[in-house]
Amino acid sequence: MRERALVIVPTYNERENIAKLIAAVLEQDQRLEILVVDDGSPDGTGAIVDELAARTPRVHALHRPRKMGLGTAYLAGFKWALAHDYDYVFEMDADFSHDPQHLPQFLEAIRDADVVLGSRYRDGKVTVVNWPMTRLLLSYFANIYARTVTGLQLADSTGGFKCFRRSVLEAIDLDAVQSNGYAFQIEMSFRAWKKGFRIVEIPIVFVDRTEGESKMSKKIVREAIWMVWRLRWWALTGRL
Ligand SMILES: Nc1nc2c(ncn2[C@@H]2O[C@H](COP(=O)(O)OP(=O)(O)OP(=O)(O)O)[C@@H](O)[C@H]2O)c(=O)[nH]1
Ligand SMILES: [Mg+2]
Repeated sequence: MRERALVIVPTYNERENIAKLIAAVLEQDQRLEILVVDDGSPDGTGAIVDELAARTPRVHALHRPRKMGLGTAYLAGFKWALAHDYDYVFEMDADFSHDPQHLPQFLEAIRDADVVLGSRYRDGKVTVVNWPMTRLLLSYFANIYARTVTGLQLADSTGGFKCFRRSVLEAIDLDAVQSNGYAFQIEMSFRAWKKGFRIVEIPIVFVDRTEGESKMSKKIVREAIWMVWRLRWWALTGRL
């Protein structure tokens, strides 16, 4: 049977981006389908997706009543993907920070890996375009911090452009995943690593959003600071 891959895109107020993004994703590879998980965006993003989904079999929509965070949006998407028999499952932002043109490189890399991560900080290079220096430093040092505390040797553990083999999502206890912001990315990779899966990082160019508004918050950063210690503790006490 032909392989199928699902690109999960969580959205909250991405009206300016979503239609363009869906088109750009679908044209990358015939195996790709897309699932938008919209949290009742007040700007009508959900309605735009519904209209496209009605016309295009490769477009799917999942609606949640209100803004509930990125992590739980992905978990809902993962469960949907497992129920619908996809071989590969992607995480991707709606705001074009993650260039759809990288998708074929992920599909190539996943042939020899269980998890493929798009990395902004590989081989000593920083491939981030248009971030203020403060944000870049926060992200860069967050990665060093996460590496030190968890032992997970990734150049970019907080990035959100990723591809999982179906077996990884089946092996992880999705109901036990607790983080919701940037820590969610670390937690998923950490759990995959602890289960012995092969994680590969491929270089990506990350471009700051030009349309729509940022949902980044101090709360998301605080969660990540504590979460890495909890992950380490859970691993030590055999809870992963
Ligand atoms: N469903 C859902 N999607 C969300 C939520 N928060 C953020 N998103 C989406 O998740 C993706 C990443 O969020 P962003 O706001 O781009 O976060 P970021 O990339 O850290 O910050 P900026 O690019 O500066 O905005 C985007 O597609 C958002 O629309 C949420 O609570 N629920
Ligand atoms: Mg973004």
